[in-house]
Amino acid sequence: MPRTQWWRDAAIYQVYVRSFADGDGDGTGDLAGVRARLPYLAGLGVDALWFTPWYRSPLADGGYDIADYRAIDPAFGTLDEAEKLIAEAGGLGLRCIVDIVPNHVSDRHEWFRAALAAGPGSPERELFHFRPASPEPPNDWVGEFGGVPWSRTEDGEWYLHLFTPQQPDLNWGHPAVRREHEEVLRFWFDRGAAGVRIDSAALLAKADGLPPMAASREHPFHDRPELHDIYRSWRRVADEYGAVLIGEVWLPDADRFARYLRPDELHTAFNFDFLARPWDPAELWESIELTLSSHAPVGAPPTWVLANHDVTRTVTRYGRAGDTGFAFERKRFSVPTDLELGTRRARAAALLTLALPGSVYLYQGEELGLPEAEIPRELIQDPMHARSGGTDPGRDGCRVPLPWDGAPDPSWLPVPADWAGYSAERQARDPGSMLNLYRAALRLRRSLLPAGPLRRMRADDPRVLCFARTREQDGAEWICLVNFGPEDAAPPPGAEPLLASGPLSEGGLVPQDTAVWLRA
Ligand code: TEU
Repeated sequence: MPRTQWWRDAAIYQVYVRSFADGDGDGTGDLAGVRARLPYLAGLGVDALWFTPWYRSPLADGGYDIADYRAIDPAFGTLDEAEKLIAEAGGLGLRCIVDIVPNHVSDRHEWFRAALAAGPGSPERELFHFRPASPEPPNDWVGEFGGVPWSRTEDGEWYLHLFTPQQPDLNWGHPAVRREHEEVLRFWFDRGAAGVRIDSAALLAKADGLPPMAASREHPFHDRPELHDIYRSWRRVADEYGAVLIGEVWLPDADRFARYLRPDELHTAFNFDFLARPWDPAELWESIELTLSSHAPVGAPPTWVLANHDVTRTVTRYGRAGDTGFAFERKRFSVPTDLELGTRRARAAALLTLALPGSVYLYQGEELGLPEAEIPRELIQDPMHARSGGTDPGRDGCRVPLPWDGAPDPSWLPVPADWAGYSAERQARDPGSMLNLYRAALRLRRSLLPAGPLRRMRADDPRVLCFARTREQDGAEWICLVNFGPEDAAPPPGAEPLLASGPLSEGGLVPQDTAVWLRA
């Protein structure tokens, strides 16, 4: 594989293993299913695959509760299969990224079981945040899924869990915790992983003494200064292997976010600001500018994410008013949605994000234009639903197994009956499908890269987002124009259309909610 800094402009496909492809027909996606579909992924035109946690896990939080970081869950396959998968993917030019969850382990992890067995005051408990028995929780913190992030053990002690009670937080002040994770990184790099996605990367470090929120000038567990030293030592490990560190860093402040992106820390991190913006040219441009200006000084490539396994599917999000994608207060049951509108916008958004400088993350099923599914309450599995007291539908609606062909098979989450129409097999035969749009765009993008920074065009026209980039190889101009306004927009004179997200009007005019790539 040629370029060493491949991640700077890669298209990375997120495989949610449990719902990608079911190789053994038991209703749960698995590694055999992924291996069988590797030609599909290579044909799609992506550069790398990121696998959500595939480790041994009770699946209390879809695998983000890991019982053994060095074993594959039997529901998904074996370690041997994972190694084969990584090698086969490599043979097709696809790099593999594994998901590392350092903030917490499963309550079935041997460390936590040992801590429970050893009892209060034991060294085993020092790997976690245990506090002595008391009538009230040890502090006033609110968990990431809402509610009190403390639970009691049978002996009355409390332990901290920022997510569910099945996900006890590790004590990152303890040297054994740091040592263990560096060994886990090596374990996967030794097996061919090209990088890691670091889960909840800004949460690991907790303020000394776990002070109450009210007493803390700085947030006691978000974006702590201690984190930077942890990632510097991870970077040393990654550099030995030429591997990439990708942070899941949720921070509203763009400059604080950029502090993690340094030559001696993370290579790159997800940009959630863009995802949270509504379909509006001023909002999206503001986010693009903010992203570019915060990344430029640190020399890190921007990233573009339209969806992942935690947020509303793009066609649904863009087809409703006021849905910023994120769970809790913003996710609701039965919101009126215009899927046709949402699909048109999602197609335009695909061309927009794939034309921006940096890397792009594509969540499985987005290339099929899948909408958010409404899961009947009694079948919802996401713990976020229960922790919201049942008011939030949780994240299962974007985690439904992919429809590959014909009628959906029975699976761990119900596949809506009308999803046969979205199947990959059917879309492969339809030249106008979302799948063929993504294939064409990814292929074309590859041929246009590497390209220079973007130059905005038509900045005075509030209805359009338009910018150009120069292909390095021959100086050819690559223009992207997205029209948000009700009237058709004229492309720059003399420019020749390369690919459009929908039908163009007579004379090559660009209709509303349509994007076009042109060559000047
Ligand atoms: O998500 C992290 C996450 O959701 C929080 O860090 C975030 O602060 C919050 O959602 C803001 O709304 C990751 C995984 O992507 C998710 O699937 C897991 O449930 C979670 O970590 C726990 O491991």
